[in-house]
Amino acid sequence: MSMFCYQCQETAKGTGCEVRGVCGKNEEVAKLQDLLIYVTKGISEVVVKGKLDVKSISEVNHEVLKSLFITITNANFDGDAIEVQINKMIGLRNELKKQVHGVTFGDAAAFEVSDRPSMLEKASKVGVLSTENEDVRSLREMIIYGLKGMAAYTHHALNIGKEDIDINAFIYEALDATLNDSLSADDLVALTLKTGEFGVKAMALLDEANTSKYGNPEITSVNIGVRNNPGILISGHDLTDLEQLMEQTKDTGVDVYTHGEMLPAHYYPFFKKYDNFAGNYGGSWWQQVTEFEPFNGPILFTTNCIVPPRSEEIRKRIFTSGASGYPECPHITADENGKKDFSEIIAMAKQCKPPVEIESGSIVGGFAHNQVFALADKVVDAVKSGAIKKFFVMAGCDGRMKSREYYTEFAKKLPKDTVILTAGCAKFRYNKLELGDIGGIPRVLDAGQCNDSYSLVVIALKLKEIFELEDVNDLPIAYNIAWYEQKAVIVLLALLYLGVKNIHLGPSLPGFLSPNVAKVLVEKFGIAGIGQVEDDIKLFMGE
Ligand code: SF4
Ligand code: SF3
Repeated sequence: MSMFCYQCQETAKGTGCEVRGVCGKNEEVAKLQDLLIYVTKGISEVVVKGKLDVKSISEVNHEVLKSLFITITNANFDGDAIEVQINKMIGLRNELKKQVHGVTFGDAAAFEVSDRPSMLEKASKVGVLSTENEDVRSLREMIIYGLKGMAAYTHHALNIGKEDIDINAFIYEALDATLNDSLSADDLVALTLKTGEFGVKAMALLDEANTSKYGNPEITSVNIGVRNNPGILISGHDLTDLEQLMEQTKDTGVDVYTHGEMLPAHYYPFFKKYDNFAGNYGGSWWQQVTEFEPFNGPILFTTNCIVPPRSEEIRKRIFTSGASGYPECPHITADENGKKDFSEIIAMAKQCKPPVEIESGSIVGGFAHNQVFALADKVVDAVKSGAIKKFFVMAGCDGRMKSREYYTEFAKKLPKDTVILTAGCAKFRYNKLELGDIGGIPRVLDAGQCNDSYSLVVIALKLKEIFELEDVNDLPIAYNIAWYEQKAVIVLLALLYLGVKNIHLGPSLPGFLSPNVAKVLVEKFGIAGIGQVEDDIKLFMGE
């Protein structure tokens, strides 16, 4: 075995990628990511054992977020960039240690490496499998994957200038705990739920950051056709990158289109003022393998999810920013004021042909909490009259596996008196279907990006209050969540922390759940996988 990674839904055989990632991550990059996580744990140990004041180490706080984010599935395939980050983290760790006296640290806080070969050698001893007990390993990794998702959301909020130091402090606490061999499985289960608690805080922070800067999402019809100008395609979750790109492209004759998780940017009032914000091009992240070619113009990845480009022609049109990276693709970094210069991308776009139309029409979204509250009377009346029988939360991720056709079929076959609440790229499995509406309420309500699952939680809690229920599980809401990468892990942990029971998770249960840990999730929280569409619908509808 040359590498081991089982953090995403596509992991080889459902158990672990051991030679090369199904995602395209090679052995070297996988190992460098393992080492980056290890040094981040070491920093956490220094902060926790050294009782350092988290408020006073903001550079370290920010680099820890970035390091975790870099290791999310499909975010960064650039070994050189990860090596640079490892060295930076070792440097920060050693500086921090100078502030601490009389404390003995373990290996993660002490190891040194001098070059790539020594990094790879060290990495092979500190990866996932270095925890021998499979239940402890499972719980540790579930916590770490939740932290990766949390770090991504916290990093986006930070880019908008919003921080919650308690989240950073928790990340240190939890990472340090993953090094602690004296913690029992019960301790780690408790820490898993606490991770969910901080996941809620991180999503709330990002919601506050996004809405205070860009306004509250509102019902919006988004064009999915094309115009005649050259275009730039922007993908990922970072709205500050989009803002800067819009500022720099306005009046240049270059249009900007969203791809994948950037679609919900159209729902924010702020971005509507840009005439060249043309629409959304294509479907979810994995469809880039066929959609980037006809797009013709440059593509900017602001976060995950990158699929290694199949042709040199496409690779030459790819740019990355933030935590994302791909070998030989230009990476646009921010200056000390957070400003990014996208002129190279704009210049390239001007030389490119306009995008080829691959579909036409529009899709409707923008049903985040504020917009849904504005419709609350209508929604409540529809529930009371029986016009809406049940809501289905179908948030989460999409992916390329054939088994995900389940979600399209599920949406199609749901009874007509049900409404789908969605967020994240999972929506691309059914957001272009003609599912109609119930008394003017569309049957698919898209709140936004995966982090906007927070909105769905806020909506659920509001309904609980309106219907004067004791328990959120007494609402007519079922949860059929699709997962792929680690942001979905933090969304799941957040739901568990909030007491949501009987969540169905698919298209397959995580490979990182050991049989015993899976058993706990089933017994304590009623977590289940998915089955056949018709059977599942009957089950959910209580028939
Ligand atoms: Fe495999 Fe997923 Fe890890 Fe990639 S991220 S190596 S596909 S488990
Ligand atoms: Fe999608 Fe990658 Fe998870 Fe943000 S963009 S939800 S998979």
